[in-house]
Amino acid sequence: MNIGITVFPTYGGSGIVGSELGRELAERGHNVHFISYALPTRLCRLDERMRFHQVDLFDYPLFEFPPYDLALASKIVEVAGNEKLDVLHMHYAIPHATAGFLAREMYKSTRYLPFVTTLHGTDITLVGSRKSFLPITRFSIAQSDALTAISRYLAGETCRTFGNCAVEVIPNFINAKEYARRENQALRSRLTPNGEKLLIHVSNFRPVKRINDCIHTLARLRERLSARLVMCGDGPEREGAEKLARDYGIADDVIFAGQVPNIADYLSASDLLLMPSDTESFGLAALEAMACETPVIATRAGGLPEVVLDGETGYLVEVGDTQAMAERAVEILSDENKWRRMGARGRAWAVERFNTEIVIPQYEKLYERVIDWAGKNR
Ligand code: GMT
Repeated sequence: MNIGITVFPTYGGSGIVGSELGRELAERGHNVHFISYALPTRLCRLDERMRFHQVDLFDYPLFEFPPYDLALASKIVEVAGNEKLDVLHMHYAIPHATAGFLAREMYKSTRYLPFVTTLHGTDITLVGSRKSFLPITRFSIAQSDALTAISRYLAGETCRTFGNCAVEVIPNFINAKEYARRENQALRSRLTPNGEKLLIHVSNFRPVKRINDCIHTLARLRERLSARLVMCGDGPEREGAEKLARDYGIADDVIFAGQVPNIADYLSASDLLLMPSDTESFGLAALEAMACETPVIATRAGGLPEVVLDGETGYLVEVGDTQAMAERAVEILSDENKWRRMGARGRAWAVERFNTEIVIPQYEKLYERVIDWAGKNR
């Protein structure tokens, strides 16, 4: 198939999922065309079957806000013609589903180009449900030839907020070969020079991630055992978390690593992942950690209970309960057998439920279905 994929290229998990999906599809012999304003960060190298088409943005003084969605729709139409696209896959409803709809309508006189929209989270729970975006989000997702959500929780929220219950759940996925525990003694020694236990957090440090809770948890945990914390990623909450660590007097034991390219190495070098989010429609970093045999302590929020099995692959606690987070961390980190058991169960669960071998064919089937339907009915 010739597949067009649009993602937000620089920020967030939806871009990662869309990019990794494209790579997996290309490996399975499809031609994948990424259409966006920048090359998605995870795609520093493009394979033979992957192409990138940059949306041209025209910065005209009249436009205080350049209309990206219109430029995107125009680019999609151009790529659809040149590359004979069979299907479009838009990640994140706003404004991508709208651009998919516009492109399909513009191109209709030539050919019907079906588009699939995958909902990722705040496109439904935060942005799309705001008064200013709700009508256009409701319209655009209803126009999609197929609609998927990455968790049952998000499908439920879509049904509740938009009255659109025709949402298929296709979960996020993991390439179990790339995400596997690989001992990297040099990295581990650098992060824990005195043999401490190591906690890890991975995110884009937005308020919803509650990264201060990682610092509170570490401070409480250190009353019981010697531990450090590595914070991977960057974002608006970083400064506040750095200050909090200084206030606790533990700044030397909190490492702000920034964006790291080899995240599987960091996860493998760590003993426990903390995900204290306010809400999370899936929690990709939790899945990546489990695939690397690293147990997870997360909040009982959004779709996280579908990813982290409470008491098996880690623990779930209430949002903001850093005391419980610290207690669970002590429980896991002071019992080597439990730590190993949870790590192994996490890996097995990640592979049996979320492996690319299981999830990617679900997208391939979906594309075939909408292409087939478009061929017969339009
Ligand atoms: O919805 C967002 O916050 C943005 C989105 C993104 O692009 O980072 O994150 C969501 O999509 C990820 C990939 O599918 C999920 O793993 C995240 O759980 C989800 N974030 C939230 O729901 C807060």
